[in-house]
Amino acid sequence: MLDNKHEIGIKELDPEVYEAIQGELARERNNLELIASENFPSLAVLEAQGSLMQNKYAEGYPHRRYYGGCEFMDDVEELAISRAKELFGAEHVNVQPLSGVPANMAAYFALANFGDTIMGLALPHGGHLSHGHGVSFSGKWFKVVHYQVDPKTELIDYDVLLKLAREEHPKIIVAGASAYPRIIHFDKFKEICDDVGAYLVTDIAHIAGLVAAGVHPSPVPYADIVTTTTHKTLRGPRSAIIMCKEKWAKDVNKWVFPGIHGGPHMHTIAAKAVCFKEALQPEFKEYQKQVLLNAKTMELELNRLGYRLVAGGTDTHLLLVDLRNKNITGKDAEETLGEAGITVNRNTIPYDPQSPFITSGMRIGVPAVTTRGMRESEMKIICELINKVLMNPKDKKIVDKVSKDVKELCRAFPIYASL
Ligand code: DSN
Repeated sequence: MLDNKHEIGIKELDPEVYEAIQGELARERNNLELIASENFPSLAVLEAQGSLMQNKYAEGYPHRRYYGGCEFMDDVEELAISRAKELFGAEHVNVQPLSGVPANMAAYFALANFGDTIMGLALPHGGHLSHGHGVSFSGKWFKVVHYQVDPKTELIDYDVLLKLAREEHPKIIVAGASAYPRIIHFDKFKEICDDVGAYLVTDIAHIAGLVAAGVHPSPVPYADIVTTTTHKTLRGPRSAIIMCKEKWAKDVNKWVFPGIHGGPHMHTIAAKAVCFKEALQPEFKEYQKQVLLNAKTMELELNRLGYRLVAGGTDTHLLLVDLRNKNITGKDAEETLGEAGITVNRNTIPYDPQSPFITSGMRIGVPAVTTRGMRESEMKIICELINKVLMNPKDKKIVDKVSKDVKELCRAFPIYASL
């Protein structure tokens, strides 16, 4: 018999977890979220993600499942696939990867074998752990050659990259980053791959929303395989997809399931379908244009306030600030700004003299505050608030005053008001 507690809400059933969720809701409402990889998806996305679509096992692919009762699973997965294809102009899309790292794992194994050489941007230069770092599967199972940014320009030097690729003969070159503020020229990566006979994998996790809106060049025409998470600039659920040329479709599908994953998370696939529908609307393009305007405004304002920006500024949703001339480490900046209700993350800068735990930099991203409706004038206010804290990190009065100003600004741009 059904336990009579089965159909009561979380507030009554589990007040401790309920409190934590309410705490996070209040944090998101009342703080300035400037973590470049975070965003606030719509209630429709959250609703799909929290739906009973999660109850169903649906191993396999639409109309070729290993379980009965999958008719509605087929519907949402087909919707997600066709919308993603339309959004990115991709030949084939697999919407089942659970997150970015397993998506990259499936992409590498579709194209290469254990021990083959892969080339990726080094983590301290803006790359990602799964682009060949030694602590990641990618560094343990492949021979890795990392490329770096130029010490002066802090940009990828495509001539140096070509030279390195000619020396190392990689099977795969990975183009993509977690903390690279400038445009990535996927066409140049493709030329280099063709020159040395390498496959091109692009990881557009950070910039997927910009790419979808056409405000950053797309890798889709050039890359053998494109991976992306869906929760950053794309503003969907916490998950990932893989796009590829038709010739890799079978290998990608086999590596996602049964190679790496078991049952797909169908609630998340439903939420991805909703996210892609939203991203196909004209408003989404306007949002991404505002993201770029907001980041550019921060670049100008932070420069005016005497901050040095890595690579001289930004063409994307994020900025990387070198804090060395402000005599504060990334760790201390993150902590003090946190006390004032401004959430950023410490980040290594290229050739950072500090350890990855301390760092000399902080990464700032504008996707979440832009979702709240903040525009150029609010970006200027935010830069002023950041500067007040960083110039007076030990002055509790100033930090408290900034904290009040942050709350006021957040109140003027409410988020999740109906929750
Ligand atoms: N951890 C993500 C970021 O913050 O960029 C990347 O996976």
